[in-house]
Amino acid sequence: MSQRPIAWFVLIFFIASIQGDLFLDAPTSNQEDPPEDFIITVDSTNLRFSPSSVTVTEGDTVRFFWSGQALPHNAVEQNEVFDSGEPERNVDYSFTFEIGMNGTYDFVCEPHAAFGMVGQIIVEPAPMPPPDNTTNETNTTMTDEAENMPHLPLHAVSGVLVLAALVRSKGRY
Ligand SMILES: [Cu+2]
Repeated sequence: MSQRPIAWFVLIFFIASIQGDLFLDAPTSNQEDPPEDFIITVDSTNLRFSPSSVTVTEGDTVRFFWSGQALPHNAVEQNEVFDSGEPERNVDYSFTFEIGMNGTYDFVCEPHAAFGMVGQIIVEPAPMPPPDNTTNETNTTMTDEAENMPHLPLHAVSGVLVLAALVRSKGRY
């Protein structure tokens, strides 16, 4: 009879830890479009970005990368959303468009903007998982859950031990 509450705590903790992992797994299994890197460099004319226009998705990173250029360049967004700094012959500057940053971003190379050294980044919203996919995702999550089973008992057991100790000590008084 006195063992019953402990059995209940074991059950509750086990379910709670499984659900906790379900919530943690959900965002990763929804990512059908993993973050990508897009490199923008300077073309052989030395006065153009290459490519001068890219379309990316929220979560992606644009990397401004050039080295050993004859002229120093930079990349400055017109509203200073990003800014690679002073014009340099060697630049390696990355900017990540976070979720919610969808839109169009125009940037220039400050010393050469008048020569047409300008560019544009179009950031598209991160794709939403289709609503009719819910059952499939649950299945995927359950499969992930099975793979994660070996490390589940570790935190479940530690919580249960603490509670079991509490219940036992309370039972004595
Ligand atoms: Cu330039």
